[in-house]
Amino acid sequence: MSTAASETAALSFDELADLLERIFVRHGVSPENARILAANCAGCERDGSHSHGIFRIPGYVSSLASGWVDGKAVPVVEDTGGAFIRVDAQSGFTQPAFFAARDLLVERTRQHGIGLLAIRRSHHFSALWPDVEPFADEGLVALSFVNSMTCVVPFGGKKPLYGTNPIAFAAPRKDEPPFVFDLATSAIANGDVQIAAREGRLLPEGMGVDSDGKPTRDPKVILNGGALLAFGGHKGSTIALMVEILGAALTGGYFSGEFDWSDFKGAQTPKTGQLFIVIDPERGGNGVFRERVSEICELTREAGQERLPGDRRLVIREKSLRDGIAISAADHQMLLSKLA
Ligand code: NDP
Ligand code: PYC
Repeated sequence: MSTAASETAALSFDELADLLERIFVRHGVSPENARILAANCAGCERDGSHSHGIFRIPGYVSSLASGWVDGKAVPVVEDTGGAFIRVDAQSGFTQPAFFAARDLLVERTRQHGIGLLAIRRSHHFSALWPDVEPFADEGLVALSFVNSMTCVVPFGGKKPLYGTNPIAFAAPRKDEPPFVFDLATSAIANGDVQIAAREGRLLPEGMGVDSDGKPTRDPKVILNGGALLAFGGHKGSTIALMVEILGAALTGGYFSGEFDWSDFKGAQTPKTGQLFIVIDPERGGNGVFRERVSEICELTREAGQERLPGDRRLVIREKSLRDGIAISAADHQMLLSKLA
């Protein structure tokens, strides 16, 4: 670790992951689950996914302390024998449930051309891109859907119902990192609303409403009785609904508005479900899938879109790997305080 004059710490990935692993274990997560969660969280911080990196540690810790999520859960994999695999996360975090079935999912995808993994009774509190990107590194196409906690009003509605319900997608490209996007179906992720509230910033127009359904740019009003809107009007709202269907109805998980955490003071991790669809593009038979993905990305740039999804993250990743992951003195202190 090196410390600059600004007192921002620069931690290597391993240093940060090790610190996070110790925090998770300190708060009741089993060593094997802690290793998975720590690598995930450190990866988010390394790539500049700040709303789902170390910013989430207090929420992980308070959720664990409340008894709402089981850090020691041992996921149960249900092999249907075909392309469809199920996992009961046993009210633990999603990522250990995912890793319990990941190798089988890849095996079945290679066997059948497509693999589905349905995870239920799971708590996903992170970004989704870490879940899908490695599939594309192995030459596969991956899609994932997860529903979260009620804070999004359906189009034209008054009452929040959907979660911020992200979708992530990854596809391999020729001689370059995979094309990856990862986006909330709300106009803005709840985590970014919390960060704006903490920093005293107003949000752009069109992201949220107050408790009377009136438009507001104030993140505190949105978080305290208000709600978010879906991105893109009725279209985004419909996609958010689809994520409820795929993330919950299909997996056997809870809808975003269905679970009751009111008896668990401090609980922040949504207990829902997650679906993965993984495809082997070799089955497309044209033999040039990677080239075609690169081609359409290049055509998109030539058409004038300078930044593609994933570009920002990869630049930050490169810098973090070169210079260390920048952690402010306040955040570093916050992390160390969680070891006490
Ligand atoms: P953003 O809107 O910041 O980014 C969404 C996607 O669009 C990213 O792939 C991003 O690439 C890309 N992107 C952003 N701006 C541009 C631009 N100007 N031009 C081209 N591409 C762009 O993310 P969200 O606020 O929608 O989501 C933030 C995170 O919150 C996600 O990681 C998501 O998984 C997470 N989340 C998790 C939930 C959960 O239940 N676990 C619930 C909701 C959200 P890049 O990454 O390179 O910036
Ligand atoms: O940022 O919307 C969000 C979110 C919900 C659950 C985890 N992150």
